[in-house]
Amino acid sequence: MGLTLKSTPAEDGFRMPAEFEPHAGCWMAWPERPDNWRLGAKPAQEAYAAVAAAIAESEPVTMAVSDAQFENCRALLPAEVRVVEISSDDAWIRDHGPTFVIGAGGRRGVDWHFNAWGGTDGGLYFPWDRDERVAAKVLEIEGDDRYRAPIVLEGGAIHVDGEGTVLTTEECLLNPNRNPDLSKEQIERVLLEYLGAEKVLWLGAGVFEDETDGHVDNLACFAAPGKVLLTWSDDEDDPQHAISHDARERLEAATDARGRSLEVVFLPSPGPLHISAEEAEGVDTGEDTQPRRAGDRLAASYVNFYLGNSGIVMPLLDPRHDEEAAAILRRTFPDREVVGVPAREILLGGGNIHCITQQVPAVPAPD
Ligand code: KQY
Repeated sequence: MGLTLKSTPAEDGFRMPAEFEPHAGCWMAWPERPDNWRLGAKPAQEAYAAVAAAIAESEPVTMAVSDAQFENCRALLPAEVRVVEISSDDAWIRDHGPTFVIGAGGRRGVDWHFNAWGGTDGGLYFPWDRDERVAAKVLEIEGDDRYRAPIVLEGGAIHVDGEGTVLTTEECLLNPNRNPDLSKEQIERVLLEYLGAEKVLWLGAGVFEDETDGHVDNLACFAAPGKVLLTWSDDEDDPQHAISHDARERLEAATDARGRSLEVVFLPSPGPLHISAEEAEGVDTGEDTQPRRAGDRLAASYVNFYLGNSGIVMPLLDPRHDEEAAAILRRTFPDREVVGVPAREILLGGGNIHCITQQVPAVPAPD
């Protein structure tokens, strides 16, 4: 049984490893919510199954699923994907799952508070109480001890380089709908304590129209210590242009926790992509969810990929840009195979492949 610890990861010598460090596996959660996923989530389930199959080529995958969907999920997934029953409200395990940390004593997990992406008076999507309990259940199954962190945070709001640097956005973490009573300095202190890190690099806004309030995992990520991939737009009429330029300026002016300057690699933005009338009509209407309207811009980005042990699983979003993005990822990660998965159905739900996955780092060998 996993224990709940009263100390912090930093106090115990634990740190969040970078996604490019070795994994023991990957967790996902199965989509079924018809007021977020069109057509009763059937197209999204196909996309999730394809993502799970692609990651399973790299490392073991576990899919969390409700009792109601267990048999359907099992039938759609390859046999090597482990399927376990865990209740949830939706299928974004990057955000409601644990953030794993490692240290000399093995592996543990951080269980952040979750308020459905900004619930000052009801969350962006209601309900979210089952999502709030997912991290503890995953840690129980993994047999990993748990730290209960004192702030609201989704895993998609942070990236780390594993060498002391945290990357995040002001738009999300300083948003009054997350931790209204905490200052920037107080939030930084909690991040450093619970991620075992030394320096926070703040970007400004996230991807244009991202309903998460600008999760960094849709905007930028570490490809290696000292190297950041950034979603990019050359089109000066596109609001993404100014957002990406601001992020570039901040990154190029920064040094990381080890004092290195950062190399910034640009990934073209797909689209702009918009929701069609047919897609909007396929989502159930609810009072407690975000409306889907024909013509609304989608927060599409190739940065939202999964970095597995031997493969990069990237979203295919726009035939005009998919190959260029894949080529950049191949050059950036020459030792990994780049696998593309059609991901528009995941994008329609509000995120992409990184948002629906959570890596479990390998337990370090004893000293
Ligand atoms: O982390 C994400 N991008 C998921 C946000 C989805 C909100 C629910 N539609």
